Amino acid sequence: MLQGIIFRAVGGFFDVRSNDGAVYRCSARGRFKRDGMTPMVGDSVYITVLASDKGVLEKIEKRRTLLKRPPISNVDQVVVVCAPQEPPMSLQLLDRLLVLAESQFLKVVICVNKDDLSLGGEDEMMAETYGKAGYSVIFTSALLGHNIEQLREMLCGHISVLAGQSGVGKSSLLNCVQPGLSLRTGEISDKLKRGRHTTRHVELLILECGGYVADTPGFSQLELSDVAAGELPQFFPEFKDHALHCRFKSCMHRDEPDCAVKAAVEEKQIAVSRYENYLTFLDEIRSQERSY
Ligand SMILES: Nc1nc2c(ncn2[C@@H]2O[C@H](COP(=O)(O)OP(=O)(O)OP(=O)(O)O)[C@@H](O)[C@H]2O)c(=O)[nH]1
Ligand SMILES: [Mg+2]
Ligand SMILES: [Zn+2]
Repeated sequence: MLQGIIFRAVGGFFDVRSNDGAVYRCSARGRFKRDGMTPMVGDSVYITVLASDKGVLEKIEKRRTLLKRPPISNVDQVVVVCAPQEPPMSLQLLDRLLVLAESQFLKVVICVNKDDLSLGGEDEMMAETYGKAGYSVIFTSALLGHNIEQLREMLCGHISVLAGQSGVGKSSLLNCVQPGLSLRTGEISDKLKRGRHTTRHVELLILECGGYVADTPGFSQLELSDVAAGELPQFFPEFKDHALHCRFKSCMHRDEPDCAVKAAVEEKQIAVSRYENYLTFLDEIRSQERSY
């Protein structure tokens, strides 16, 4: 049997890339269905080869991680893409994405694209706010080709997902990282997205430098529906050390007295925008929890 990764699902078949780079279109055995296990993109699998480009899935290895949107297993890194302009920067949307990534225990890299549109000052603000939170922040321009090598290095050897608001340049960045990908960008993809029959194609793109990456369609809204209020503080990594000094162990850093997180916000050790977004998310999750 040959080992490989499912990088694409097409009409009931699974395209598997073996460790030596060959690609096999595979069918799944009925027993997967019986066992309630549906093969998915990202799965590490064993196949029996039937022909030079055909095979049968025999076994799925235990999944290390499992994303719901997009439905991909074994992702280990999320590159959260944003831009200073076009669309206007939304730190709240960015923080939502970071919470979702943290809740899946994924490594996170923040990529601020469209650096060419920066009016000055945003770079420092982003580097400071998110550097304090412990994230790596890179600044790129797909238009000018800035820092593409840095992004490529971060993608090599990982299974990554690019996530971020529509129009920030996710597909453009991947086209720069690997020109042969020819992903749709700009107006065309916008039009497709607004159409009623948009196909939600899930695929891991194969990187020549080793590794896989998924380009996801952008969004303009995002719900934190799977995050419990009690868990929220731990998804803000910069709260952790301070939280040890709160009076109450179960402090939610909102109305409690002697809260070291609130003190750290006042002393500017934690960015105000991060704390405010935390409070917004907390209220939102609590009101959702109440409505059940
Ligand atoms: N000025 C500037 N424009 C860029 C840059 N990167 C991408 N764009 C433009 O921004 C628009 C959107 O780029 P896409 O790559 O389609 O954005 P996306 O994030 O993939 O968008 P969705 O697929 O809708 O989620 C296109 O018109 C790009 O040409 C950049 O670095 N600078
Ligand atoms: Mg795109
Ligand atoms: Zn506290």
